[in-house]
Amino acid sequence: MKRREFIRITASGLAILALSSGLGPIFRRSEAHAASGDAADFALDITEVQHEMVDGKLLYSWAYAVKEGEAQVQVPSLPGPTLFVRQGQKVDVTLTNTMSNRPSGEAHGFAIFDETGTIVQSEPLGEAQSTKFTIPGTLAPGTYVYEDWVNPPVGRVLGLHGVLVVMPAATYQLYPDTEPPVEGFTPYGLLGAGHPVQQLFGDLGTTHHFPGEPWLPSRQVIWVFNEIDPIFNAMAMNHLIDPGDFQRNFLPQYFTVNGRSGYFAAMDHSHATTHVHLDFNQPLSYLLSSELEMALEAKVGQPLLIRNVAVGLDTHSPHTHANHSYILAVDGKPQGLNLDANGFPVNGNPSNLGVWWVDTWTMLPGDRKDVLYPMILPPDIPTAENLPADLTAAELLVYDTWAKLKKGAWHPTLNPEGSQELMALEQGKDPQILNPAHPPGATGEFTHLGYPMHSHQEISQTAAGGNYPMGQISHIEFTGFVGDDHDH
Ligand SMILES: [Cu+2]
Repeated sequence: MKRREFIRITASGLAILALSSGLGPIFRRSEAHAASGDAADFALDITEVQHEMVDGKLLYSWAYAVKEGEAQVQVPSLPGPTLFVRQGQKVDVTLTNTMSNRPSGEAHGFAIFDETGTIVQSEPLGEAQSTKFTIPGTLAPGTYVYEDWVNPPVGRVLGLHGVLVVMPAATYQLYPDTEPPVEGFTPYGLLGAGHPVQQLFGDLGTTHHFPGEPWLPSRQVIWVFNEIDPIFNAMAMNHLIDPGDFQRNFLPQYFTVNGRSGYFAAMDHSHATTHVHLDFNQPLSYLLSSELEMALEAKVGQPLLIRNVAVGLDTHSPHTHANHSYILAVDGKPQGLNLDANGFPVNGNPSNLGVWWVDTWTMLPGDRKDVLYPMILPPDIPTAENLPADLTAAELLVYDTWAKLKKGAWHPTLNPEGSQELMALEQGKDPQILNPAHPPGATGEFTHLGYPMHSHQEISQTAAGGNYPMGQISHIEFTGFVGDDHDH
């Protein structure tokens, strides 16, 4: 059999050619793609790729690919390109199944579902077939999943999935935005006074417990949770997979966030700031998988939005260390506060319980949850004012929580002062180094505080002999305080 040439999606998400064929490379990590001109037209291909796992194995997978540039170069992305659409904007999509030599009866497509049913669904496409459809402009602001609806859930789990974000209609500043479009702006626009999500966003940067800045639309990440059973990937290369067999016998060995695991999911190329560098005034922009930042990196006082979706067959419990998070929206619906006369949520529905403050949140298959990571000073970090002024070296060990963290259990940070230093932090002041070699009161440099996000679903951390650095994990880093003049 002739060996087919597939574009490879590397462990870090970049698309490169698997076998050299003289074609131009793809592969960048730049950002800021808008659909051509002002039109919200989009051409999406269904392709075969080799998806590189964290251990270097290459797995046959499927991926949506966006067509870019004059030459309409096919750029696969796994997850598919994250589409940012302006509220009210319809999007015309041309979808083509570019696979060839597929088993008879195999077809693929594109659909967006929500809790009430089907928002859009393409025709099923056999190889080399093409179709057009329109994503309606009636979607409420929020987070949606698009997926292969034919022969579910096989196509979706094997790579044919992506996220559609509807951004509220507003006039946005360009990155780096310094102000929200309007005061109290939320990812859902302005909700009514008294709405719990509205109240939370109104409090950001204006209250004692949320010092710093309001939420800026560029400060958001997408976390797509998925699992991979390589046996089915191998099978999919030449066989039509029975969905019943798939669901009964699926035994995941890899667990991914945005198609990556471990180190590759943790690293962030932004070096200091989590953001999407897109112009939300455009009708449609998109990010490729290689451009999806996962790490939460910001200063204390720069709250971050996390859009979570689960496209696989497993349940996950992302746990953010350092801060708890606020559940903002479940399955696209902002959390309302609707209690009955007894103080219970109407219909027993947790979506009526207002904004929840949680340590971990559960992602069932198909779930969509938006959460806010407030980026407040982690409560286990001492501030200068609550440390005794006359600490001895021995007493200092009592306060060594931060020292332990900084020793590198998770992510060693480079510090010229060594690994055992303890710092006291106080809003508006330079951090102070407090350790035996540096008497309390000496002024130090703020070095980054590193924490993990990992899933509390244990096999996602330990499968295939892996451990945390191989599993479903990402990185959280506090790079300073709002108002310090460090450009970290
Ligand atoms: Cu944890």
